[in-house]
Amino acid sequence: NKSCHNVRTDCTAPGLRQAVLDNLYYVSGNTPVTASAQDWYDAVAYCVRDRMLKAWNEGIERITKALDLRAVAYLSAEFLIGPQLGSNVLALGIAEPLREALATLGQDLDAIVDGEHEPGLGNGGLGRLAACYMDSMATLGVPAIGYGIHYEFGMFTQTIRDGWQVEMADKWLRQGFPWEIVQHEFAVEVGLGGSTETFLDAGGRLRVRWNPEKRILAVPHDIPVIGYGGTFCNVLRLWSAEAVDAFDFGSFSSGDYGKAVEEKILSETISKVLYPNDEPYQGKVLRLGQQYFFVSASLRDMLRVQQMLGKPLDTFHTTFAIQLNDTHPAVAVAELMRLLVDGHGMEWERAWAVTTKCFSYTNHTLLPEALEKWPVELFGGLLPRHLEIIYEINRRFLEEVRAAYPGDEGLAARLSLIDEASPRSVRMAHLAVVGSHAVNGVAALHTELLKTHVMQDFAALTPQKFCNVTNGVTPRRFLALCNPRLAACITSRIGPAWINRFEEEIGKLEAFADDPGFQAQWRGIKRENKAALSALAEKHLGVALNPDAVFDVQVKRVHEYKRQHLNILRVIALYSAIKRDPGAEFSPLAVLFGGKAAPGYFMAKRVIKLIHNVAQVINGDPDVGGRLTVAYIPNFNVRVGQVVYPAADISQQISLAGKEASGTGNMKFGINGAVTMGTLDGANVEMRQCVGEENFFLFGLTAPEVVEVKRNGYDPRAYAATDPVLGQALDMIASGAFSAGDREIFRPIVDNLLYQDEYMVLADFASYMHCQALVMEACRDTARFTRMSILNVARLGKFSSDRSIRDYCRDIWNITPELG
Ligand code: DL6
Repeated sequence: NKSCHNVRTDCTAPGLRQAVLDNLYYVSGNTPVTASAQDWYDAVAYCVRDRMLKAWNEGIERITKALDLRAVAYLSAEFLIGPQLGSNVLALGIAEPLREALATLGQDLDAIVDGEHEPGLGNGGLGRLAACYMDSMATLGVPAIGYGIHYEFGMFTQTIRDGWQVEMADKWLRQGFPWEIVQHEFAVEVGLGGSTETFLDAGGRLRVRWNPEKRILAVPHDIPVIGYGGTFCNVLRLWSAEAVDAFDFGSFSSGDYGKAVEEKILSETISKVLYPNDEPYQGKVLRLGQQYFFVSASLRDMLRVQQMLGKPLDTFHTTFAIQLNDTHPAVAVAELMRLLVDGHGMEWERAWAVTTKCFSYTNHTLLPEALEKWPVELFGGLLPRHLEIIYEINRRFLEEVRAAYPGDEGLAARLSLIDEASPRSVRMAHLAVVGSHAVNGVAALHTELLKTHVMQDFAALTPQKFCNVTNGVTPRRFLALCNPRLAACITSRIGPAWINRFEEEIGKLEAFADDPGFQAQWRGIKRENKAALSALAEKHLGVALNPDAVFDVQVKRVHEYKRQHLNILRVIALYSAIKRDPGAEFSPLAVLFGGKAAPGYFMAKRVIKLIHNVAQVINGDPDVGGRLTVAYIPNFNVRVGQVVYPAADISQQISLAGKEASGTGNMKFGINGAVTMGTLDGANVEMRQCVGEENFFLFGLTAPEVVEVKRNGYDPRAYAATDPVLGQALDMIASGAFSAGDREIFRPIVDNLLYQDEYMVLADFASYMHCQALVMEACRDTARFTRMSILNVARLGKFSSDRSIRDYCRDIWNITPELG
């Protein structure tokens, strides 16, 4: 390994042993006798980090020295990076010597890896995607900086009390975070509020000056992101907010101690907490503040590099390809214009040309309510100069629209960056589209729906901007690291190249799909993985899961469009069938759920409660006798996912068609050999094409059928009235069968399904039950099911995030990866 270049970074077992002891002694002030579990973790983490620093420093030099290099600046309000130790050890290829070294010290590497607390700096798919992309960019040798927010409190910790979700603050930094290095010298001040004024500059030109009301210090915390192989390293730069003047001595001297630290408290709130992504944005001025805070600091950081390189500002786009991960960083378009025009005196037209060549925008949602809009008043109060700039961008843009489509004022109103409906608001997605040279969706169906529905007018106006990049996940973390048994088994047949050449290599596995010896090994591994998950469930939930049961899993954010309530209705129907005929054959089935609901999301939280209550009744019913088990795995996060994905037989991907942009859990399950039971939604569509329709359990309405049924007047009650299985399942909930006779507690769910059912749970129920029968039949034929499982892994090469990053490089960023 090239990174092991001197005595401090020796990668032999004795060298690693000494390094761990040195770190224990000199960094945490401990000996093996006094060290706590946390001290051992820190010592090992610093020892691993030392071995990343050569590649890290080379990476920073690469970006700050090479004149002709274009780097990606990935702007994202979320980076759900997951536990770091295991993945860094894997990338460096030092697991075995490190394990050996620790064993001589009486320590177990796996236990230390398992004990790591993960940074919860994301809500779910979007933030995890950003982390997968950082991994792939480092592995492929794409120079990149990820820019985001160093939240003090990440995603809340979910605990369950009496079946209800209870949120606890996640103080992820309580014990420190050994992977980051704080770079005080690159701190920048970010303004907020205030007003603008015009003035004449020395050349007699009219200019605008923004006089912010307050300033906050943005301090970068750098986390290395090392590629597989350990030679290429990028950086994730997360900004935390500090007060410019942390202590007001004037107030202190006059006895006002509270006021003396008021500034500090107010400033720090900016990076205090990660917002849940599925709550309304209205009125959340702090969130807009967060977005602007990290975007401004990041752009100024990039401009610093540009100036350090001595390159003129109008070549800024040749230095950075800036990717907007959803609209959260979209204010960057206005901020770059401000920095170039107001800050550097560039002409508007030239600044606009540079800006649009820099930016590209990824859309991640089809839900209208998730498209960010900020009331003009709120926006202007916080960012008065940016509002002026947005008005000017809009004025020029609408001039072009009107020139192209004279007289079509309806079109101009639909395309405008400003929504004129009360309250007038800034449409962030429109700002992102207008300010970018490329706009992409995250799965083929999603991009198609963007072009034909959500962004129809923009797609007609500038069709060349729109393209698709189907999401992917990193096979390092989500197979090599999380499923070591399966990884070793795959490597034993096709060699190790699949780890960083997944798309090209994994297909070779197909040759073994019918090999009885290989099949038996495959099943054995799945069983061991199920036993590991059972042990976890037993420890945390006191629920015994039978490792010989089929593990049927739905883990993801809890949201009505993802339809956890459809899943639980299926479970109730299966339960009823057992109750009707307890003697009938029923192959053991374990239905597992996991996921957090946004704290303010009433319906999602009630669905969690319903699942718990149903689980309690079914698991305790002697007629069932353990043949059907239901469990809710609390606090689903990256770490828990790494245990869950390898243990699943069936992956539930059951959103209403046309609602899930892509999904990435579907891919994580698939590459671990779970067979999908799903709708034609998001990336399921492409996954099914790849694995073959005979290896995918399809059900439900298609996206066009959804539109059609709604157009004809969807009446959910008609489905309940004509399908006795469905009717009975709903009646059981309504009658209190799962709530000790309480008919009120789940009424909101039942009423919502019967009288609204926005996500058409009842319309898809019969098809889902039919599919369930096919799944159970397939599972009884072990050779057939094992073949399906193997083929799911072998044929999902496309869903590596390496392929996605190559697509971005080729179609959007115009960058050639250095390593592959
Ligand atoms: O693209 C990553 C991920 C998709 O896989 C999911 O389908 C999609 O729901 C998610 N989108 C968001 C949007 N949040 N906001 N705004 O999280 O993105």
